[in-house]
Parts: sequence; C-alpha cells; structure tokens
Amino acid sequence: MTSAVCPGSFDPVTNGHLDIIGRASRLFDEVIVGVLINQSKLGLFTIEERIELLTEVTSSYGNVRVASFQGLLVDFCRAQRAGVVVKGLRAVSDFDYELQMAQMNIGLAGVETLFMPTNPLYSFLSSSLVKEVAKWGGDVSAHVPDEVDRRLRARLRQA
Ligand code: COD
Repeated sequence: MTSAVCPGSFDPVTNGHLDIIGRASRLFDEVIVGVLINQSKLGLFTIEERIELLTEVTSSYGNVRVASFQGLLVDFCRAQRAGVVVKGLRAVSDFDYELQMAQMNIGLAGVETLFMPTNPLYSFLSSSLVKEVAKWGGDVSAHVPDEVDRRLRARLRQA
C-alpha cells in the first residue's frame, strides 16, 4: 500500500488545500492529512476543530484520514509508514522554501516530496488571507467549504 502525507496548519482548511488532498487521494492508496501542533502559534481554530473540519470535508474521498503531529514531519511520516509528502505550489515564491524543506526531509529520512501545481482557481488562496477577509466582513464562501465558512463567521462574531 502506498501512503502519502499532506501536512499543514489548516487554520482553517481552504478549497486550495482540499484540491491538493483530493488529487493526492487519486494517486495514493491512502492519504494522511497531518495537522501541525504549533505550541508557539495560537490559531483561530483549535487543533481538535481543525481535525473535525478536515475530517468532515474529506469524508467523501474514502481513503483520507486526519491526524495531528508535533515535531518533525519526517518522524510523523515514519510513524504513519508514509514515504511521500504531497505539497501544493501556488507560485514561484512558495518554491524556495519548499525546496529547502524537501531537500532536508529527503536527507533526514529519505522522505520524498511530490509538488503539485495549484489549480489556478486557488493560486492566491491561503488560510491567513481567508481569515483576514472574513475578519472584516468580506465574503469568503467561494474559497472555503460551506462548513468552514459557517464556522468562520460564528467564530469571528464571538471575537
Ligand atoms: N493551493 C495549493 N496548495 C496549497 C494552497 C493553495 N491555495 N494553500 C496551501 N496549500 C498547500 C501547500 O502545500 C502548503 O504547504 C500546505 O497546503 C499547508 O498549508 P498551510 O498554510 O495550512 O500550512 P503551513 O504552510 O503552515 O505548513 C507548514 C508545515 C506544517 C508543512 C511545515 O512547517 C512542517 O513540515 N513543519 C513540521 C516541522 C518540520 O519538520 N520542520 C522541518 C522542515 S524541513
């Protein structure tokens, strides 16, 4: 069985993330979405909320599961018995840092990185941009799954 990891912060998951996860699910027997627990960065959504949202929006794929991790991505890959990381590339600006991480990860543990070009519909999308626009009352419903849109609006109303 070939397994791949799609890692990220997913605070929250956007249609750009979902496009990469869906395409990876057609290439691999199993895809594990790895949600990074970053102790030094407080997110808008808790890790549990991000996992819940990701689980809901990926449920139709059938071969995707969601888990959180701390520490090195390569250690998570090893624990999950996955030899490949799948990343989306939005623009040339993503490439420099992604290349460094990919080279480090293959050197550390032989974990390969597969880069997928983003769907042009989503090339400008990031979780930060979505949160920024939603915070000021902008409509992000075309950029995130419906449940994420609903939860974003509810969360920002509380803030
Ligand atoms: N279109 C296509 N792909 C997208 C889009 C989009 N619009 N938006 C995001 N993506 C993809 C990218 O591949 C991105 O890398 C991934 O989704 C996750 O995005 P985010 O923003 O949710 O998550 P990041 O960038 O904060 O995640 C960074 C990681 C968690 C992957 C990274 O920090 C990591 O691996 N950390 C673990 C610690 C570690 O091992 N460090 C050493 C690395 S060598």
